[in-house]
Amino acid sequence: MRTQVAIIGAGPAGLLLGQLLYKAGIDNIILEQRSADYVLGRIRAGVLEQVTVDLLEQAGAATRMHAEGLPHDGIELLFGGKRHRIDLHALTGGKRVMVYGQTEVTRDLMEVREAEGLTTIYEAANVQPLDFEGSKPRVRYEKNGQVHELECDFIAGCDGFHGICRASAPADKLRTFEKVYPFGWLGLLSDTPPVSPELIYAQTERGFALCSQRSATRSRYYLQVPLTQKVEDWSDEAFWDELRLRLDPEARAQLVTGPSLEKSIAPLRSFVTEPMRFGRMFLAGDAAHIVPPTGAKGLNLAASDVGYLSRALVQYYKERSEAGIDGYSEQCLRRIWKAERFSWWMTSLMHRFPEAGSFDAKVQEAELDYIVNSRAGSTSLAENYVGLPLV
Ligand code: FAS
Ligand code: PHB
Repeated sequence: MRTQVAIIGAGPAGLLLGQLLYKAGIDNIILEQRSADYVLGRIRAGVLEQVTVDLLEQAGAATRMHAEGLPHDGIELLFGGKRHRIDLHALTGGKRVMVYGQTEVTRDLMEVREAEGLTTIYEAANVQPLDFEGSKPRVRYEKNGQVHELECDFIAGCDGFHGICRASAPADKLRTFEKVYPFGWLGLLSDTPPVSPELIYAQTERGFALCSQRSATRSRYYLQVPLTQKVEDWSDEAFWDELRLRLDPEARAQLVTGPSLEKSIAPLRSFVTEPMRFGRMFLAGDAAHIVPPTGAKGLNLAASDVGYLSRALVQYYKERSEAGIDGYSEQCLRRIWKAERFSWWMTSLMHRFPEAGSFDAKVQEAELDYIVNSRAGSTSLAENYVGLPLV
């Protein structure tokens, strides 16, 4: 079997890349280790930058997002028992974010791919990228007990943090940078109306909390929890009780609780791989980098990587130019490191660190006070939150 681009991983990065390449007339096949239902069962991100919205439009997968997504012009920071609105729209010359769950983005991309009759091989086992440092890369995999080989011109490693592609890169040609945070996020999804029209990021003495949403009837909440805790330690009632303790009186009064549809604990880490290209294999999305979700950047970075990669591959096939693929890694990393900084900064600002003392708490308080009372401070947060322009 042969294709021009073999994509490993059918998460948002792989599916979006597949669509962008297809729209440009570039043949591609996706190999995914799990089933489509399993991929759709993952509950993750919820906030899309304009860059991501634009790429989904380019991919022909934006109709339902525009019909059901929620454009948001602001967020609120809650600290000292009071909420302060950050007017994203006014501070960034009219930009906003789209609240629309990653699950729905993935579903939309799966549906358009299927409608176009494109090939996604689910439940592909033992996927292995091979000979990518030469001119004839290939991908070996097993399906229904048969070993197959997919010949290709390029391999796109869109297989996430635990994938095979980064692990297959030559160890002497790869550098990683990592920071692990001493807490996790306990997330809960419920069919209850959002506590407030916009997202609330809460910095409290009991720890961080985030009130997000998926629609007018579905909410997503997060609590900072110690890494020692397990999701089994948290009944729905315990979750709601703790969330109430981290909200202001108005939000507490507005909170509508209900049974959890999903509940899980995600560890927080910052991670970057350099470079993101190894011969004819390119890494994109979580395969190359991870951010703590505080800045709502993970899914959006995956999208911008794929935007750069699809442009580079189009340049190769249509203009026979290698400039794009040669510049891919450096172009991505410039954007990635700015998002890593912002995500680290938001996490450092909004969470209670176990080892922090009273001085650290006062500095956090002063920085929050500065941000909400300084146009420069609020603008810096706003322009990073809505997403820096693609360069
Ligand atoms: P993904 O991990 O989504 O997809 C990779 C795909 O590759 C998976 O389907 C996997 O099954 C497949 N794969 C792996 N190994 C393979 C192999 N060897 N062969 C074939 N296929 C293989 N981001 C936010 O912006 N906000 C959030 O709130 C947020 N919450 C998160 C919570 C959790 C628990 C996690 C893990 C991540 C969260 N993220 C969040 C980040 C997340 O949204 C990612 O940025 C996003 O899924 C990245 O998409 P992909 O790069 O496609 O990677
Ligand atoms: C979410 O809705 O899942 C979400 C929103 C904003 C974040 C993180 C997660 O910063």
